[in-house]
Amino acid sequence: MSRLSSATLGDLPDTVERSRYDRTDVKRGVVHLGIGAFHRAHQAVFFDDCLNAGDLRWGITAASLRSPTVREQMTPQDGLYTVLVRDGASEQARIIGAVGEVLVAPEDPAALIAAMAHPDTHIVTLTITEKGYKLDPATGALLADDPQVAADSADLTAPQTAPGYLVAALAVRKAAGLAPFTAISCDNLPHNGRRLRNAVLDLAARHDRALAEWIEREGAFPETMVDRIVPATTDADIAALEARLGVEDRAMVKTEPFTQWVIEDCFCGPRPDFGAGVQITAAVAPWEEAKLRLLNGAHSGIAYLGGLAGIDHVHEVLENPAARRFVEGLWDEAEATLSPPPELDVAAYRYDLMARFDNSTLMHRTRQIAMDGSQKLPQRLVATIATRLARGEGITMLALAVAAWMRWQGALDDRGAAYVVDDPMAALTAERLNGAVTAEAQVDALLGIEAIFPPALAADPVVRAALIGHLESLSTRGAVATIEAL
Ligand code: CS2
Repeated sequence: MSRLSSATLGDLPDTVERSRYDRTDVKRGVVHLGIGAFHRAHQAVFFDDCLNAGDLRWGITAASLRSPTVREQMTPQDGLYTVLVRDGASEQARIIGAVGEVLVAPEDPAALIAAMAHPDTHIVTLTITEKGYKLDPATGALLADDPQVAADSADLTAPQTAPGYLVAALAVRKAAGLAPFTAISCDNLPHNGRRLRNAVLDLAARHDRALAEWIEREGAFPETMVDRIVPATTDADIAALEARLGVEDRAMVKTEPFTQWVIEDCFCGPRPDFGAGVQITAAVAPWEEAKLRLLNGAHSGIAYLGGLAGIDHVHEVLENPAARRFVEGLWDEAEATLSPPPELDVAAYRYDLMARFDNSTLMHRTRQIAMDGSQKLPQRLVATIATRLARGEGITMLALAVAAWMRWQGALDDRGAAYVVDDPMAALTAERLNGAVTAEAQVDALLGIEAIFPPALAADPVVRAALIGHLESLSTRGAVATIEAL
């Protein structure tokens, strides 16, 4: 069976949407770090829209910071891939042509630095997951003791971290008399622009104070809110698409119809004239907070409770009315902490969110969302709890989501099945739980992790009592009986 590529593009069924521009005329104004499924289904589509609209400056050089997997999927396909939008019976396929090249950073660090320092490059976008920023999740400070940060603090010829690549490339641009690029974090971090900027300035100052000052003065790190549910692609997805297209596409991504990108109006160079789905605004924080606390907060709660119950997919968890009541209850608690932007109708947003979670054709795995909880909890659940505590408000549902995360760290689900806790702090949580038998001891062991729980919150008796009560119930009755008894 042949592969999707420039040569086979003409053989696709007419129903498949294709680029309307000549790919050979495209300049690569964007370098993307972290070419996972999310980038391919989100930012790359918006840049493809710009190219379709005739502005040919916005092609993408994409980089993987670790493995060659995506390069091996995309390069034989000339960088082409399908975005498959699924909802109910409807399924739309669109071929994206925006990615011109995929680099694998560790194989040739100089090539990636050169691409970022190229005069055509105006924007560097990042989807490197929360842990890729090398920041303390609770405080946002650079993890100076991390071995990769330490390596990048000493030498940047072969950077180990994304902030390291940004500093190395910005140094080359400064030396060449070029303007910096606009660096756009597209990860679900609170104040992601500010956090990325802090990481870059901190690391730059370790090398060259004048460089750090130049980046601070001339550079731009807009805040963003990114939203699109993009489950990991499975072999079955690839086989089903092949049956439909007549060619194999190993780089396909599947996603939902919904997509949104809110970007702070803070660019230091050319700004694409984005089309529908992108909002440029002065204040991103209210959007970001609403999204992190409602969508991502509920997602994490569903992932841990569902995962403990042995339920594989988000929509299956929500088949239980008790799970829907839990989500609505968590949203009631979270909504009261928000200062939503005037354009955001929170009631409608919640209604639409539930429908997005119910999308059964996506097959979004609870395990995928459960990953890296230590990096996600602070902005999704803990900050919301802190706001409510300060006002003397209840935290029942939020605390249940956190207690479910605590039980998840035990690596055994309610049926006694073992799984691997996929988290950069998994060794630490396992060590802390070692010998902690009672719910009290387990809660105390995990609440003591300052990178996740601010000490004042961890010391609050209301938090401790709520977590112990929920964890006790989760451990003795299981996740399903716990939510049914709420
Ligand atoms: C999810 C997000 O995996 C996760 O942690 O909560 O990836 C979520 O699907 C996106 O943020 C939706 O925009």
